[in-house]
Amino acid sequence: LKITAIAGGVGGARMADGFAQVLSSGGVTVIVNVGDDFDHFGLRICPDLDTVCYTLAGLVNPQTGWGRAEENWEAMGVIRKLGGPDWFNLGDSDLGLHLERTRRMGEGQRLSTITQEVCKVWGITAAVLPVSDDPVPTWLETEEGLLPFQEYFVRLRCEPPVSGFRFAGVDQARPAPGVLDAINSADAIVFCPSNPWVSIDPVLAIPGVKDALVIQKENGKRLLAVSPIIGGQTVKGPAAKMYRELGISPSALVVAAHYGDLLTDFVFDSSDRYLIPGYKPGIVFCPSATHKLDQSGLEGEIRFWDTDILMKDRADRRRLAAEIMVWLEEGPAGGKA
Ligand code: FO1
Repeated sequence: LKITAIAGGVGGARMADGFAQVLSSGGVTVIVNVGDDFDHFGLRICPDLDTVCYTLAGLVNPQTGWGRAEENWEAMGVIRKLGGPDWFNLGDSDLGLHLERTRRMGEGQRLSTITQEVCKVWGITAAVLPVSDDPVPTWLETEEGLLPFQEYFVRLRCEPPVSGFRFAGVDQARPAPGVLDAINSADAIVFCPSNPWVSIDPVLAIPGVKDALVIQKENGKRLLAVSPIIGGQTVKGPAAKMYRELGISPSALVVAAHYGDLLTDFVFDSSDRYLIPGYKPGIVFCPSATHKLDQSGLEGEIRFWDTDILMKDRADRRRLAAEIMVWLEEGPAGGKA
């Protein structure tokens, strides 16, 4: 099977690495959020794209999940000493990528082309596609006003309570070359365990992307999401906190309801089985009947699967991806809740 994964940063990158381990070269395409991208020191920084590429290349810092392993911080030390903005940590090797990417973009090259070339040099066999070559920065509506994503996420450590999200310029944005093809030609689509609000929604908001996914579902393809929430908490990042601030009690089920009838399948952690009365693997359940939906207003019946979804190491990623492949290959099974 050919899988197209939709991913944000750390969780998405780890899931994508699982599929890259399990599937042959050419079997995995990763469509990546660009809402976190921003300009800093005059450089174009693309955190989710870089996290996916560093992870797939085996270069990522295993502690943070972003940035490079065995990194040096000389440049950051100089900036700090000079009293410059030091809230966003850019390692020396990481800066090399930002410098070269910014240079190429200054020459008019597309982000998607540059990413393809970087992946080739690093020996990445999966296709990595920014969802758009157009800038679509995410802004957060918060109690402290409208904040650009990285200011909220890194400088303010996700502390200001959020009330909404904006994807600036999204109406004019176009999917990057290859994105719609990757959706149309995939045998199945996987929504990685990324933040639904600020990692996956900005991808779905690019004109044409959601429509292409709906058509694939109507054509009988499987669209499967993996929960980023276990036991009411996010594995990493502010998704659970955001749900609470928006008046929604976080659980795997609200994530399933969030995507609503875009999905055919949902994978959640075995420790959350109690959330579905009479649960057995492959059961069909309608989360929107019991859980508040997001603004999409979608409804839907989704087939639920459970396993240990926490990816602590590379072997976990491989195992989770392999289990998902079995569910996708086996076809529908199980009963109705
Ligand atoms: N996250 C942090 O929490 N602190 C940082 O200083 C930081 C720097 C950074 C530099 C390059 C990069 O590619 C990612 C970086 N991240 C940092 C992660 C990034 O802010 C988030 O992981 C994503 O934007 C959310 O998916």
